[in-house]
Amino acid sequence: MENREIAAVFQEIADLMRILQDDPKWTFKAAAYERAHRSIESYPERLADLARDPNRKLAEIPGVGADLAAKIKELVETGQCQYHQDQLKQIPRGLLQMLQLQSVGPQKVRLFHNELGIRSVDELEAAAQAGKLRALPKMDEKSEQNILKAIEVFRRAAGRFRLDTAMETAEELTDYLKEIASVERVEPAGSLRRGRETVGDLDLLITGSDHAKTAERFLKHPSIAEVLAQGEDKVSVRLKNTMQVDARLLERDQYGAALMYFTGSKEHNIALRDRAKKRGWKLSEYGLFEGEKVLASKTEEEVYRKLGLAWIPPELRENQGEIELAEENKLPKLVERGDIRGDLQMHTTASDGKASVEEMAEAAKQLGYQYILITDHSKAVTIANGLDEKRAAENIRRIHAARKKVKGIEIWAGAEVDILGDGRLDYPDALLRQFDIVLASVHSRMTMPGEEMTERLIKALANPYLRILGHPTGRHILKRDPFNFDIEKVFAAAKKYGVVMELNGNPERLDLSDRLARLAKERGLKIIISTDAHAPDHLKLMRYGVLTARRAWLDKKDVLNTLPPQKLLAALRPLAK
Ligand code: DGT
Ligand code: CA
Ligand code: CA
Ligand code: ZN
Repeated sequence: MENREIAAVFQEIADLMRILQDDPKWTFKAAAYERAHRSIESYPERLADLARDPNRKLAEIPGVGADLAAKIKELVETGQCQYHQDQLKQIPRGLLQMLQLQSVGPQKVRLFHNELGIRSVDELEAAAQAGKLRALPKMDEKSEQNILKAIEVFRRAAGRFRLDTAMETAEELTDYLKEIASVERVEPAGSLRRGRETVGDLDLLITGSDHAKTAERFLKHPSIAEVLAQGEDKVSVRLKNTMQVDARLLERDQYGAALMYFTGSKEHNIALRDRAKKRGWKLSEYGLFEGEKVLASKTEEEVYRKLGLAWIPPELRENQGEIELAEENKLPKLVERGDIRGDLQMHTTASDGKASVEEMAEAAKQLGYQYILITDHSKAVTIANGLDEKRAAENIRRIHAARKKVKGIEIWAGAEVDILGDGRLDYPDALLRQFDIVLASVHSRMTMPGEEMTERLIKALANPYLRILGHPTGRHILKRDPFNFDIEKVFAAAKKYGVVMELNGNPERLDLSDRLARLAKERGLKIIISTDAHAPDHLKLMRYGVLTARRAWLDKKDVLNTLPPQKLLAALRPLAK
């Protein structure tokens, strides 16, 4: 069991406690489980290993006492926790599904269930459509409409997983498969290899000496819940986290053609197949053929070359113009993880982060970075413990002090200043001018009408202290749609004022999206990829930001945090006096 799986069980226990309310101390206990969830999620060591180490104690993890330590042990040893299982038996399954709706928490689920007998998302939808929810305490017509919107988002998300969930699952399975003696190569293909922000199912490609043996061992993996299909060259399973995995067992000399085919996208494949057809050839997952004769199949490069094309990076394979450019050998040289020299959005214990400035700086140094920008929240974001003016000034002093302790990296003092409802920034100019770089973003009144939101963002961009617009659309992948606003107008204003767009690399956001980051580039804007890290470990999420930037066709020049520190500062909007 991985940390995130253990953390997920604890979150579910907390949610179930709040729905059931059958423990006299449920508020207190649920908060404790939630605390443990957060601390386990970002814990640097694998709990399953720690639990087996006689010289270590699980209780050394912050927020984990004796009772939770025992539950972790039970989870690691048996794969489940009896207390959690007993909770689950007391409620219809659909109640947990309702929790996935934006703005529906355990209290609401309890209310809907107790007052109206609602047991599922479908029943909730019917009740909202019939106007039955608005009569309940703390509900009105607007919140009823919001629930219908949330159900729409939920239905679109059904069956898809966030990129990081898919990536972690794929890496776990790949590591396991590589240990099997009969396996030579394992590689994830499909939308995951293309770096899409969500993944439907995992497509794993496998070559080796004895497919029957490989399949037999693969099916013993502890995460598998159910076998969906099994043939000579394919095994499909459903994992306990409900993700489907299609494992394909391939012939070595067809590997390139299969990798191309199963990487997709379907649109890219169809365009390539037409291209082959025009030459009187046939392209399939087995190779490129002229009649019975194999023209190419062993490697992707070979197949592309034979089709008169340069090799196309998987992130570009969406039939969005990449084939035409590959023909002229004019594909962009996409930005790479190794090009990134610093991270410009991260939080510390001053607001809602888990580590100190020094700890974040040390972790960034480990990644080879030359600079970081500390961006704690401003006072309007009370749920994230945002800093008022006095605490912000103290934080600047704290950041300056850290520079003396951690050498070999620039530590810049910044803030993620809240953009207020009317477009003003949450700090006065006298404070704004004390930061090295000001990043600003929207965290409140996110459902205002499009025209008002457009004005609000443009007013913020006009503020001479603002240099980076953080997570510009505010979306949460599979959970919350982007704000409603006119992106062209906002991009035009950003261009006019010299404000850079953030590509927030947190896989929950990826904001700007691939499509919008590409549009930003076309409109002449520069991008900064950051992680919005709340713990040292989160700095590694940069990989997802870079994948998204690559899907947006960005090269090194488009991404300002590929520059060395002084050049980066010079490339940003000039500092206001
Ligand atoms: P997903 O799983 O929904 O996130 O998206 P993909 O792209 O991984 O799609 P999936 O798993 O259905 O299929 C994997 C790849 O197989 C896909 O990217 C391209 C190829 N493929 C699937 N169906 C077709 C098809 O009908 N025609 C062609 N040419 N290729 C296909
Ligand atoms: Ca797939
Ligand atoms: Ca598939
Ligand atoms: Zn933020």
